[in-house]
Amino acid sequence: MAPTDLTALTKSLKLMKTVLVALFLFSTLVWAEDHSVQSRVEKSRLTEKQHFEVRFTSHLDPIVINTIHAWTLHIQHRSGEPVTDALVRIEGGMPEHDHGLPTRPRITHNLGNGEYLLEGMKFHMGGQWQVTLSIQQDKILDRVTFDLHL
Ligand SMILES: [Cu+2]
Repeated sequence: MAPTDLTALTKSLKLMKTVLVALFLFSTLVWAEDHSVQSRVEKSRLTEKQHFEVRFTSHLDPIVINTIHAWTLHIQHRSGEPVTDALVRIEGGMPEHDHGLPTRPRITHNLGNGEYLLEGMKFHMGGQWQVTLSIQQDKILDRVTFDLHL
């Protein structure tokens, strides 16, 4: 092999290594971002009877224990049309510990466009939590449960 070939080969190997390292770092970053986002923004979830699609955004990011915070809920019909006149009741707790939420969170503002401000959220210990939203609109009553691991 001529020395120039060897130099070229070394160069391309170096380049390949750089590309691989960059790809690895990038995928790690994407993975980490994906997972951190999951804790505060739930992807749309269908209610049990499939009337509504619901997602929430926690104003506390990430959600930590013993801190009162708010969520914004987004409720829409399956057609994508926002549900602007829903009544929402919130229940939650730790199924493994058989206790509820330490506070009584409730919707304090209808923000319009299918968005609702939910205030008074608080989780007082680490572990598996469930938050159930009962949504009533007109004569439709449906519910959805979100699982959170804190
Ligand atoms: Cu508990």
